[in-house]
Amino acid sequence: MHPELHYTNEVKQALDRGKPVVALESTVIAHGLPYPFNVETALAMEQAIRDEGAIPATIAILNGQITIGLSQAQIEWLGQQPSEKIRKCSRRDLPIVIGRKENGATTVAGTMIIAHMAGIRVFATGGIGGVHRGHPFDVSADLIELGRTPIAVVCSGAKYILDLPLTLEVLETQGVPVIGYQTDGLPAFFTRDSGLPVDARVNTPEEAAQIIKAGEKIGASHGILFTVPVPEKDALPQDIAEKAIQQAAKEADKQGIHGKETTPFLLARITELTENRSRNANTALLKNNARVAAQIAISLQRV
Ligand code: PSU
Ligand code: MN
Repeated sequence: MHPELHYTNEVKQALDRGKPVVALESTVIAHGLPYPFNVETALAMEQAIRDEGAIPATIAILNGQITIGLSQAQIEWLGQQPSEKIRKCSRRDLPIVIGRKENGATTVAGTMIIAHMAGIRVFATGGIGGVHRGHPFDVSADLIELGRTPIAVVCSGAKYILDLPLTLEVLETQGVPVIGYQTDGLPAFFTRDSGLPVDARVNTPEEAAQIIKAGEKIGASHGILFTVPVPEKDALPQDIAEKAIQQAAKEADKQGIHGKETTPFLLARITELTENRSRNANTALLKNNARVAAQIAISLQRV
């Protein structure tokens, strides 16, 4: 039986009427970006989805309640909390925060689980977790979740802080198609192309929707990953991105940062090292992915 899900009226109505809904994660708000950029970006992503004609549903756990669709005040509140007060919720964390009636921000994995429970088919985010460089056993639960929860995830690939070839290997093992949206190469988050190939390319939301629909028709139990390059004007030059990433990863190792702390640490440090250029790329790609996800969700109602 499904646990109790709490919706805003807007999201509930949209789902009941079969309107296109796009799920959004909340770890990027609580742990991924600093205040006020986190709140600004979260609201801009919601706006981008509305502008296309779809309904955004930002997902979090509030006082132990699974909450699908946050109010502006709730997004503002989440964005202002010290990140250590909000549990970063991947699959393993959900029973803990729900059982203890705590507050949690959902990762890609956590958001996929809840979005799927709610019947949402498309989810937009920035980057997925992956296999960490030099730590081949630190495999993000995002990859495993993609292998077992059927939802379309629109992202800009995974960061260069990760081992991208190994990340693709795990996705293959998990049975997850990696689709390039208007690209033949896997995007690497801050930069447009990692040099690694995707499994297939689509050029339009309709083509993306056809693949999602086909997955649903054959009863696929796994997710589909759509990767959208960061907009050209906001992309970070490859050499600058690579240098900052190497440096940040070295510092993380030196300081013994590991587990769920790794991604937030690296993100913050890379922002410092690139004098905020990485943050600009990050917020630009998040908004763009929200827009593309909305277009795909709308096409999905028509195929
Ligand atoms: N990538 C980003 N920003 C983020 C994350 C990833 O650019 O905030 C978050 C996502 O919520 C993702 C999570 O699901 O980090 C992955 O963390 P881990 O490596 O601990 O699984
Ligand atoms: Mn990890």
